[in-house]
Amino acid sequence: MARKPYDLLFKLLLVGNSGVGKTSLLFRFTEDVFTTTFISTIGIDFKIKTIELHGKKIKLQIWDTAGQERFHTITTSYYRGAVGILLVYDITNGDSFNSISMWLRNIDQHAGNDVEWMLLGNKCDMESKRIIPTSQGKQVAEQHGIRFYETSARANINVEKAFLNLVEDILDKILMGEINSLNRSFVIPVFKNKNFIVDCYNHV
Ligand SMILES: Nc1nc2c(ncn2[C@@H]2O[C@H](COP(=O)(O)OP(=O)(O)O)[C@@H](O)[C@H]2O)c(=O)[nH]1
Ligand SMILES: [Mg+2]
Repeated sequence: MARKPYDLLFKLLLVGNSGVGKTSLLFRFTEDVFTTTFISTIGIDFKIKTIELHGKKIKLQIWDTAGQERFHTITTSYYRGAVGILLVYDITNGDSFNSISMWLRNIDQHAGNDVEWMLLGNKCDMESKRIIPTSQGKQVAEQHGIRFYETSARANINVEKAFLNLVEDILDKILMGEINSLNRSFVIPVFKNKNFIVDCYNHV
């Protein structure tokens, strides 16, 4: 049988208020570009990037909202099968920070229990327009025991680091599952939650 060009497939999601820079972060990470023109109207579903980590080829399918966040109509189908979530606010926009709790309720309601998530305070290149101090982002992250980065899609700060650390945390969980599972089939039984990973092959 032909070898798949990857060992694992992870579905990741970007969530957060409209305008915080989700699409920009996605383009920065997957294509290393930043463009200010009408990026939010593109309306893509997801982008793919394959990375290599600890000797495993990991295909990332990263989903971006196509404006549904404006109407709070992000539902279970968007979250289905997701293993990682990047919850984004904009450090220059207080509303986007105040919406974190709303997004958390949304994640709680729709995502799997074991989903790995992190908090990103984007647009950290705009220090002069900052409204949310770093300490506030840190506090939320500490409350939930998750990672936190301030990022800039524009200046390319912490974008790759954030994505890669999220992937690394997910991979750590999976490798623990692998050790526990005496895995004979080529599917890694991740977290015993059948909705959790939809396509997770181990070709090692
Ligand atoms: N200064 C700055 N502007 C950004 C950054 N990321 C996104 N933007 C701008 O913020 C606006 C909204 O970005 P977009 O990616 O469409 O946000 P989305 O609605 O969350 O997908 C656009 O004008 C972007 O150019 C950033 O890191 N720094
Ligand atoms: Mg967008």
